[in-house]
Amino acid sequence: MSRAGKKDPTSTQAGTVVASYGRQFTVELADGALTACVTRGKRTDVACGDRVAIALTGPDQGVIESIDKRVSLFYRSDIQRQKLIAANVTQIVIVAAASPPFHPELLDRCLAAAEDAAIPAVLALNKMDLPASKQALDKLQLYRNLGYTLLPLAAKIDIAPLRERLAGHTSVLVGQSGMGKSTIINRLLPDADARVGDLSAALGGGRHTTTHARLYHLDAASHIIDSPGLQEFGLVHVEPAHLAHAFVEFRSHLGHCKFNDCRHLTEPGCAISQAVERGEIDALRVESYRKLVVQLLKKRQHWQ
Ligand SMILES: Nc1nc2c(ncn2[C@@H]2O[C@H](COP(=O)(O)OP(=O)(O)OP(=O)(O)O)[C@@H](O)[C@H]2O)c(=O)[nH]1
Ligand SMILES: [Mg+2]
Ligand SMILES: [Zn+2]
Repeated sequence: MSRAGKKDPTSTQAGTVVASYGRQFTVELADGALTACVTRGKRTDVACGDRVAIALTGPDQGVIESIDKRVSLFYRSDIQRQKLIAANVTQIVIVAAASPPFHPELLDRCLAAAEDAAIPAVLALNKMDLPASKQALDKLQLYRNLGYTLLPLAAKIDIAPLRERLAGHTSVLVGQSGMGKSTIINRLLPDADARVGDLSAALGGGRHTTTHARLYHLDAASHIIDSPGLQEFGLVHVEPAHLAHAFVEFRSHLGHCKFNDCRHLTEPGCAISQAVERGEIDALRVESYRKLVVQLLKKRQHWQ
């Protein structure tokens, strides 16, 4: 091991992970210098937004020695592995659009993950300049009724409605591919063209898809992370008993089912099913929840 690679707290520097490429990371040091970093061994539990201590191994190269305690961690998980999305965020902005069509189930999963991680979430319906957006806005009214902020937006035309929501926060933009997350970044940052260009890869058909998470500074107190488009969002890390709490409108009904260990699937005397019948809970939300529970239970069987 080289001298520079030795673990010596006096030789480490504090920084923030501003880009995550899976096994490689860009860490920004206090003076703004960007350092290309790797982790020790096979460690991959570093996320964009993490505050870390690095040991320099060259002028602009380093090794991540430790991760500071996180304020929050937003991640998803499937049967095989977990995927960290962003660390230390204080707000999640879920970006949807009428075209390409968004999937309400994915939206429910993002919201449930946000609730489970105790991070406030805001919904932005982008591309309001498209005629199809009116119908999409009606569809999303449900979430307003649940208490979430729903922000109609046309990032291409006016970013101001979103900008004011970001002040003082570290936010992460999440959502399906093509919803306009990187466009939002471009509009928020005067010199973003170059910076967004470098994190987008032109694919066949000229589509630009973000391939890794990247943190940008809006001002000294406000930061925003762009993330790659989501195709799926597993929540197998959530305890089955906690999952129902992540659906906010279920909460007041929990504890009233006939069986204490009710999973709210097809059990008799289920307070959630009864609330759906009375029209107090939207059937689509329960469907999203049930699909997640079934996946969770499968995962648990897989473990045993
Ligand atoms: N009409 C309209 N199109 C928009 C708006 N915002 C973004 N778009 C378009 O939507 C397409 C996708 O935008 P991106 O910003 O690349 O989407 P993304 O969410 O970052 O996609 P991924 O990186 O794949 O996750 C681009 O062609 C944008 O020009 C908007 O407000 N109105
Ligand atoms: Mg993008
Ligand atoms: Zn029940």
